[in-house]
Amino acid sequence: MTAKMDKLIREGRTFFITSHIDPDGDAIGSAFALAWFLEDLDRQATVYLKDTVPYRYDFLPKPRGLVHTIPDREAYDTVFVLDCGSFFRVGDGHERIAAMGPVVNIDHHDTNDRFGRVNLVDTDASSTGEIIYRILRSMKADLNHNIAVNLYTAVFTDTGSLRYDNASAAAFRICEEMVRAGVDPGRVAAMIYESHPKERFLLLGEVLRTLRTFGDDRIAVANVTEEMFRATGTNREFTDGFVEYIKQIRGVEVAVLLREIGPESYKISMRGKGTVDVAAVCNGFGGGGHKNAAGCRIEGAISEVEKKLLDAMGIK
Ligand SMILES: [Mn+2]
Repeated sequence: MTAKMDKLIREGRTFFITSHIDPDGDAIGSAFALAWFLEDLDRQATVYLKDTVPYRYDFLPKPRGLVHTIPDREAYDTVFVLDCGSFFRVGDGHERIAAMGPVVNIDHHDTNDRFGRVNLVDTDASSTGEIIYRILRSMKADLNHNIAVNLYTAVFTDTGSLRYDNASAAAFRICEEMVRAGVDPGRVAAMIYESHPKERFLLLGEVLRTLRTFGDDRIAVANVTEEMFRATGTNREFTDGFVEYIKQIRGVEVAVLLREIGPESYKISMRGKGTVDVAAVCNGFGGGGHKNAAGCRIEGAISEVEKKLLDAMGIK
């Protein structure tokens, strides 16, 4: 499979790289690392992310071609879509992007629907960053600092700082290699986990006040509303990591964060500890993800949304 990538990259000149809305460390690190590699090869690489880079990832070296609006240019030799289980995860305008060139789908989500002309999907990979690493390695890329720090961040964040089930030996090896290449793990961790504006904690306080549990305390649910964002001067970017806090409660098997995204409309983030396949639950609502980390959207009043989720997990 990497031989096919090799050919696409060597023969192409113009590349479009994109990833999902609400980009996380894997989406950003993978896209930036691939773009830096292409730029190093004197290829033209445009990176389109619908949303801006969250503050915690602002320290990552940004490739020259980063944009947040879909460019007017209509054709590229290859369109890379990274870390997306389905094409619509790219956000509004994904149909236009699909028409810009042959789509290469590079991903590791269990629920990936193979939307690409070429599908480089490995559900055993810790992260999309790991797959990008393999491509770059097979092409004998110079893993310079710009590439290394982006790849490190992709793998490190998607494995929950090398703590989750997907923190494989391969993930550790890649992180080790990036540290050898000059990445400072203390600095990266400080930037990602210890550089929050205090408003994030005001918001966290509000969210934790909504905490409730179901099914003999095995399911923990909290919600975040537009009103909380207004009151604390924050936005959805600040909720990153909240659902993981709730997961830390002893005995909790599934943690759920319900984020209001409109009138009677919620974005659901679910995290599991191995006993419930949360990707399967989210898939039932048109979403997807991994066995222990998944998301979806559900319409309805908050109590209805909560009931639908509990029903889907067989909780009374
Ligand atoms: Mn990922």
